[in-house]
Amino acid sequence: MVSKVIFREIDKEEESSIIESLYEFGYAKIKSYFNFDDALRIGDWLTSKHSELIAKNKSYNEKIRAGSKDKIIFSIHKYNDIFLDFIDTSIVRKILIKFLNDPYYRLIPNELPNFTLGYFNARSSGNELPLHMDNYVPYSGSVPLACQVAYYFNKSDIKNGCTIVVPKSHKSGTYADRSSTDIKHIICQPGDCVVWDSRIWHGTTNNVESHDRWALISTYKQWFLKQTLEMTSTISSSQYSKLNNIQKQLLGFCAMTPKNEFDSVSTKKGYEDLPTLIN
Ligand SMILES: O=C(O)CCC(=O)C(=O)O
Repeated sequence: MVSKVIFREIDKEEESSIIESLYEFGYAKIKSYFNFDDALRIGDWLTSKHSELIAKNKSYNEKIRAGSKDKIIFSIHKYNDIFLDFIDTSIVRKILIKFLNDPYYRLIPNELPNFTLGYFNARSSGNELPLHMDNYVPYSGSVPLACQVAYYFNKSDIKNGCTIVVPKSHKSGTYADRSSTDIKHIICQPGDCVVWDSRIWHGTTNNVESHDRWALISTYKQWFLKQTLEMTSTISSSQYSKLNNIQKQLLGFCAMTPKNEFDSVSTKKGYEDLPTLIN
């Protein structure tokens, strides 16, 4: 298996074009963001890990409410540290920061992220995923509540459950219209990455092939929103000791709900309030 994922640099020109595409169309594709062969290796590992999980627990899909054809592994970093590398990438630092950072946060310098990772999961498409949005509230304007970053480990095309979007629908101010025909199929190669404003209507095609279409789907949210999974409790103490402050903050360690009023009355913290150790 891969020991470290190296992401390529994003220069100023590419950064501006990704940001422009996100504002204008609601999504952007970053080609060859990490190594093609490493991506395939991670995809193979996911296929065998998923089989192992299903073999150990026949009702695994039922428990996580996944369709029978879907393959999904939540909190994938619990099974392999390599996925921690995907938490704090240059897409997060250079792109998402423009959309999700609270400029009045103050306790963390504005040039560093103050939003959090709501959750991430590895998913291989099964049945078609109908058009939906993940922003909870539809509205137009330039500031989403959430953005998603997808890292592809296999080729992803119409036949094996590629991501689909309705370009510009993030500006519609409405929930997804599932009958929309203005669909763009985002064809990707292993190592590509796609980022989208969570207001965009998106989903996947049906996977009619026997090959998996693994991608890591990371959902980042503004810091004051409840994380979908309690990410802080998914981290082991040995993982915690290896994380940098930015990874810890993205995992929600600066936005934990205080136990009581004597502990604190604020969910907004800086790095100096990070726990030094966790159990
Ligand atoms: O797997 C994909 O390509 C899209 C996943 C998705 O739409 C979601 O997790 O909300």
